[in-house]
Amino acid sequence: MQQDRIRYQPLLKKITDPVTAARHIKDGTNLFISGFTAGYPKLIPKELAKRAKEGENFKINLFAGASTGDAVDRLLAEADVVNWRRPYMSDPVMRNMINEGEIAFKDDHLSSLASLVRSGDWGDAHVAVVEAVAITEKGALVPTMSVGNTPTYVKVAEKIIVELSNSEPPELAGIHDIFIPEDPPYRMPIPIYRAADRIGKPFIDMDPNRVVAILFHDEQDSCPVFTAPDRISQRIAEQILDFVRHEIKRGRLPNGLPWQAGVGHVGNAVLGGFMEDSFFDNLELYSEVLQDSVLDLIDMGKVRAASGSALTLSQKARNRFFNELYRYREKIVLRPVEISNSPEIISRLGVLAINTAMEIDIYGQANSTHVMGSHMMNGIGGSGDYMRNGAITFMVTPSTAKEGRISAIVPMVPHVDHSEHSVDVIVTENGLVDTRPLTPKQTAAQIINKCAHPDYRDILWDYYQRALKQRGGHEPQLLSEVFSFHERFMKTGDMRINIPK
Ligand code: 0RQ
Repeated sequence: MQQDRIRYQPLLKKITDPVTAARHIKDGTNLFISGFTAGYPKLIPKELAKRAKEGENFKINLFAGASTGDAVDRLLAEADVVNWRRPYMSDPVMRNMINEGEIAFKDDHLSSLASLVRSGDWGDAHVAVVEAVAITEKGALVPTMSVGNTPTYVKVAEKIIVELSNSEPPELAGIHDIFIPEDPPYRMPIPIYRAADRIGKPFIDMDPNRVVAILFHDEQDSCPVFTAPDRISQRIAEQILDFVRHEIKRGRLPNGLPWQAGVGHVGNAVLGGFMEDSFFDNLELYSEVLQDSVLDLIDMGKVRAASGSALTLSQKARNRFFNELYRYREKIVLRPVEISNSPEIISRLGVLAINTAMEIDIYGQANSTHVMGSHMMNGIGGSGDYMRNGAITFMVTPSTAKEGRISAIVPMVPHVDHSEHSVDVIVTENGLVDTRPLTPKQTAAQIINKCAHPDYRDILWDYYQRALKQRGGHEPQLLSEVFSFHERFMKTGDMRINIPK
């Protein structure tokens, strides 16, 4: 029943079809959409792609919370209607267009974008298209499986299009905690003291007068398929858990600090590791994207609270989640990304942060975004928010990429996302180095000996010894050679092969 989903009666007359609704979006529109791996609009992107296919010539500037997958980023990139995209994306087609210069891309820390948008950084916020499960009696929005930047986009947009999802129940209401901080200089401390704290409202305030269209759909988010963690991720996860257990037992770390585990293989392996480990109990997660493993941990009674900005579930976990929503809703809270990733809160709660890099250098700087220093992969996402502010920050990577032809440990990263000052502990499947008590030279020696792949240890060690002797200083580097590993890969396809003279 439409009235069950639209409880603010005057808005019933705004129900329309995608063709009519999408007419509000024209050439040059700044379009702000809900979506943060989940919870993105389903109908309007399709309609825009259709219009482009039928020959209409237009480009939009597209803002989301983070990545939106095939249904938005892929579709709109293929339709060639995106002029600008901000922030994080992970779609291969869009990635290629960004690297070819066909789509402009600005890589923001995810925590910063909402306040930049409120400050008018981008100019006018023309249209917001947001997915919701319901509109309340007073015209407020109850979002779906993510919050992202939706509260700010709804606040600033001149026109709002709501896509009401029939595939998620209105009983999702209560899982969200919506709080928009004041902008500087009026911002007060954000009063979250434990991961579970709720400080806002269970809905997004919305001015119903700016709603120009409401659509209904039966589609659901594309569900990720999770595979069992591979040996490398498991090895990395085991070392992190051993390290933290050891720090707690020696009284150097309080028990009970909340965890953030990035999306992907290692994050999942760490959460999987908790299931088999009786030492870690009563867990708190203060993270960004929550996945299947969080439901498993809740079922095992191991989680006190899980806070994030999105819930991205496989099909199986989704069914389980909706069947017992009342139970999961007590443990899970979904927040705006400026709160889930707030530097102030991450630092105050003392989050143990785990993020993945593509490569790490011998002094501990990490590159998470630019392949061979030039080509955008996905974006910095929330990794910078957590790495700069966590109580202990773990930067992890398999020791090689591309079947061993690339070493993930290099003399100097060709692009720095996380400097040595933000990266505490470096972990590969071969070993772990806690850089906190080490000088840069000690760090270099340990990273080469413990973390690098055995195939690369000798050439890294040879480089480092020559840098030490020929150049010296606090962090010795041979400037004519710092990127020799990358040069070798680009010229021969393998970092182990010498460039023919
Ligand atoms: O490319 O798919 O073409 O083979 O990079 O690498 O090993 O599949 O790992 O999917 O975990 O991605 C850093 C990109 C790792 C991701 C990154 C190639 C490799 C492969 C992917 P192919 P893997 P992952 C916020 C969390 C930044 C944002 C962030 C990321 C592809 O984790 O985007 O942290 N991080 N968000 O072959 C060239 C190298 C390479 C390389 C890997 N050194 N050189 N290519 N690849 N290393 C916090 C949350 O709470 C969510």
